[in-house]
Amino acid sequence: MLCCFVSFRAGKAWLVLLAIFLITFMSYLMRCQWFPRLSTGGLKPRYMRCIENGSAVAHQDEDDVMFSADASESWTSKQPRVLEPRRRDVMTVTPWLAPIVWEGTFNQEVIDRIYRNVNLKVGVTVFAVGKYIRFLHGFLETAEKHLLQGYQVHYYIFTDKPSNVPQVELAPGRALTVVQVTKYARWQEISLRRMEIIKHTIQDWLLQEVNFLYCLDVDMLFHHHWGAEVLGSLVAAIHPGYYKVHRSVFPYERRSTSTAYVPIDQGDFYYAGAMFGGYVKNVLRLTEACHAALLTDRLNAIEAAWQEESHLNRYLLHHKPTKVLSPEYLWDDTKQQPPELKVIRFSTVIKNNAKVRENA
Ligand code: UD2
Repeated sequence: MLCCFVSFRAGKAWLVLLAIFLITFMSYLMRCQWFPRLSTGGLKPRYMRCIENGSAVAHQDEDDVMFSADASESWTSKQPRVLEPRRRDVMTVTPWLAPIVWEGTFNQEVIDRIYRNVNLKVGVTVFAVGKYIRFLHGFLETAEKHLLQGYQVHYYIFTDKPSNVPQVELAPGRALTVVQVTKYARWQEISLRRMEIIKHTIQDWLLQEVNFLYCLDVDMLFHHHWGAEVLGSLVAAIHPGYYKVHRSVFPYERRSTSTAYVPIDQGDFYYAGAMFGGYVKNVLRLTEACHAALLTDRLNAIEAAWQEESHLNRYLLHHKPTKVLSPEYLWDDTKQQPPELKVIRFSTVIKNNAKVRENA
């Protein structure tokens, strides 16, 4: 009888051990993303290829990412002098006290000592649909030289031509995933759909994969350091074409029938649609709101003046960015470099719209 009881107990113990092993193994597979990725919302972004260079990162809460400089180090930085502002020629803080990032306003070493202590993973979304695939090589090659050097960066490339994605050597800690998307007939539609696709991608994978997410245009090149000083809760860039003009001439959507409407006497800065980012949760909120607004406009048969850029601007009017990037971080190569721009970090490629746009 006792023998039977012991063997029953031993059998039960084995079952428990087996269950623990299976649960651990399954959760390991999930963390390594060995299961097929599923999408919601009927977009079906298809996982195509993932080049990993370095290990995955555990997801961190937003608060963990805050200023956690290592106090045990003997390193000291130059003392910031309260009565000696680093820049006097430009605005360096918004009326709601968010920093505006310019060369000379930050110490890169201090910033890296804060952020390198935390095991951060930054996602970067890039759309290269139709003829825009030609810009991807230059984008990636220059990003590998200047974009968040020394940090874990995961590029998410959305394209209709996965096999044309160029092979670019990635530094350790960097990864690239290609996602197949539909090509729409109008370039405006391709641009408009980005909010919806980014929203679904965040919901499906990115909340688990990255801490920060930056959404960038592809017809751009990096020329200079674009580093961890861009990291923030909700980040937008001032459009290079409108930082010297009165807000009444900002190209906001001015028809009150659109959800992107901004009255003539409102507005802070005109933000570029080519860059927005921040904590992945905040980018999700932004893309959810802009996607909902875009759907409402579609139902009312109205398309905002600058598509998703108009909706982004309307959103940021009511959800102020916590960090604003100066035009150094998003410049336009058709313009002369003005004296206040000490450096051009990321800039548009001069392109022939008639050649690259589907319906120009
Ligand atoms: C402005 C904005 C852009 C967007 C657009 C309005 C800046 C500097 N640029 O740029 O962000 O708001 O106005 O919709 O603020 N794309 C493709 N294939 C296409 C067309 C577009 O992949 O056929 C993607 C690609 O990533 C491109 C982006 O959409 O970089 C924006 O399109 P664009 O660069 O043609 O728009 P552009 O230059 O007028």
